[in-house]
Amino acid sequence: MNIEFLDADLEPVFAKVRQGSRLSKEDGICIYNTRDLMGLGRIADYVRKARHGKKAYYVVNQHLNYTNICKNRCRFCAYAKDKGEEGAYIWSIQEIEKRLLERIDEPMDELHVVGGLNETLGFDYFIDLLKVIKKVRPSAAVKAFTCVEIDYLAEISGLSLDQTILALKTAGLDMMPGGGAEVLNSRVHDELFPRKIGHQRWVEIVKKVHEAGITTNATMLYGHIETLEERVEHLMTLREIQDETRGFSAFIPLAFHSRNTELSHLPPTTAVDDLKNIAAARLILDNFDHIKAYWVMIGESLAQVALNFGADDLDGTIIEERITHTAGAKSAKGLTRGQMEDMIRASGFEPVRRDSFYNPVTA
Ligand code: V47
Ligand code: SF4
Repeated sequence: MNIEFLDADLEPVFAKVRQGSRLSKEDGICIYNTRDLMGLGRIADYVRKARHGKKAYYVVNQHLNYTNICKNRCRFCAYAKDKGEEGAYIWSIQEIEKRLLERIDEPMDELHVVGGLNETLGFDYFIDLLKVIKKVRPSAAVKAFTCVEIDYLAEISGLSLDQTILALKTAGLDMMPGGGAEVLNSRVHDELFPRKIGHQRWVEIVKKVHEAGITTNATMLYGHIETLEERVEHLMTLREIQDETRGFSAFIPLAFHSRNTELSHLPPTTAVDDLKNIAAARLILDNFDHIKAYWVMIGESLAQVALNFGADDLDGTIIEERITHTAGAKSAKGLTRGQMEDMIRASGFEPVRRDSFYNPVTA
């Protein structure tokens, strides 16, 4: 296959991709700097088609954000509140059961569960949370807790990291979402989320989780103070971990939304940058099977375009998204299965309803 590039710097990148050679840090910077968005998209699409053909995945899922009270108060987060602050909430186990039962007549393949670090909740709450989901939805996968929450749960349980992960797994934890890494870089950490676990600890925890046989996703929060070099380094760190553990399932670039945050002066990410992040992930993360265009963050229309720029997954139906909408997201709070399938078909792809482990679901 030949591509006519407007930016000659993309030619050696495409040559490497065609040979199956790994991209370097310089290649990554070149991808982010290119003016030839369409040329970049065609390289990413070449890799995407080779792996997934015309398939585009989605999952029937529901988000459950059990509390927004969080002691970390990251500067980019509009969702977190202090205890007693207006709008602060904690869902009891009964409340969670009620929310699950409200949808019981609908199919459900995955429950996506994350929340803040709330000092009033004990370790038993988290065990009961997993158990109640398994009780109400025994056939759905529970995708719960980021490495940040796992670190905190190990602290409050008084157990070792290994024991904590095992206790959660025994109670029903099937897989973990990718949040919490943000940008694996000390400068960005110290400036934007100093109370959250740092780079080394995140890597230590994710490796332990993979070792315990639990797969996770990975993310990168982009569009704030990070440099292009820091983005590429983040992706290369994830690639190294994946070489070692093979425990990552999908990568999801997360576009920063600044409304109601301490960084509200920052403009929204551009469509060009959103698509470059999808393509960069597809090309640099050569050992990741799945790249998600998370429609909640970049909007339904751009997510459709992203399927032509390396993405093979649109995430899910979600039902009620809170984290990004508190920070000003304009997308819907949830989509129906029909809407997801129509979006995929309208982009020229074949929808595949999948479970959390990318097995097709035919119910
Ligand atoms: O870790 C917080 C991010 C993440 C903002 O694994 C923000 O399948 C944008 O990780 N603007 C949570 N982003 C969401 C997440 C996720 C979402 C969908 C699927 C999966 C998956 C994972 O949201 C946080 C943080 O990086 N976030 N505040 C904000 N203002
Ligand atoms: Fe807490 Fe997560 Fe928000 Fe940081 S991003 S303040 S850890 S809820």
